[in-house]
Amino acid sequence: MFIKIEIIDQVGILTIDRQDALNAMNPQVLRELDLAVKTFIADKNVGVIILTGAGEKAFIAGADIKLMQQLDTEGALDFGKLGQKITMTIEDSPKPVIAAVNGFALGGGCEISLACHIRFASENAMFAQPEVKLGLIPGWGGTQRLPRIVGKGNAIELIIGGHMINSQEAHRIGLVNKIFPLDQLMEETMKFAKLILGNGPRSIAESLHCIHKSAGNTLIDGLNLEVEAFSDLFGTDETSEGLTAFVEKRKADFRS
Ligand code: DAK
Repeated sequence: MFIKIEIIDQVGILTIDRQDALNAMNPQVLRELDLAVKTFIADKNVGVIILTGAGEKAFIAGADIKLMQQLDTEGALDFGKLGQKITMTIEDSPKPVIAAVNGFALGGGCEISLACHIRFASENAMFAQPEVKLGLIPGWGGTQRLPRIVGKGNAIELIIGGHMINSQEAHRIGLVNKIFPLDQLMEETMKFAKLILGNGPRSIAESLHCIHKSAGNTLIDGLNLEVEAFSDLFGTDETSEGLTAFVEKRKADFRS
């Protein structure tokens, strides 16, 4: 097993643990990760998911280069589709997925972080899309998600430069939401996860869905989706509880 699973206070923590290869992703790691995320999505005891890497050096150092060396075009298509499947599982999750990037996030590792809804990074984290150095292009959504997050110009610079950037630069261009010292990264990520847990799960899921769909929608289609999601919430106990709690001057209780 390459994925460690833990639940603490309704936060599901997934740790990729393949430290002898700096947590590089082969098909087994990808399949286990896909299954683990789906299991947390289905688990009523989990409200937020955190994804991190084992050790103090790497989040994920990319797709497994030694494995890719053996691939032909057909094998590459399968490997690409498998990686894209897990990025879609993460991005489509109705429960927020936070990447706690604790070291190298390179190539496919950076792409897995891009599929997460939020990226927190340690001070020692390093990011890159170095595929062009290997005669490749990003294959797990990097050409599509990176420009949506950091803008076209920054994405092109990173993808055709192939160079690494540190967490400060990643923060400057909007790739990373927040930076913490390595020994505080998980604690701070947990703190934010608990903040999210105080909010309505259905409202969170609907917000993620509308924001996710905004990428492929015209403004008017996106606004229609938003207004439908907004009005649907008025038929739920969650919205009734949230509004009533405000009027009654108490904290809303969404999850008991
Ligand atoms: N794959 C396999 N093994 C890796 C690895 C990787 N991505 N990264 C590191 N390792 C292994 C090293 O080979 C080494 O193993 P041994 O030689 O000891 O057996 C061990 O991890 C420790 O690494 P180093 O000895 O190199 O450690 P250093 O501290 O010296 O260097 C480093 C750390 C992260 C700078 C260095 O390991 C490095 O440059 N790693 C490669 C990073 C990289 O280029 N990652 C991007 C990979 S490309 C697609 C599908 C997917 C993709 C593209 C297309 N399609 C199918 C269309 C995605 C591509 C990528 O992710």
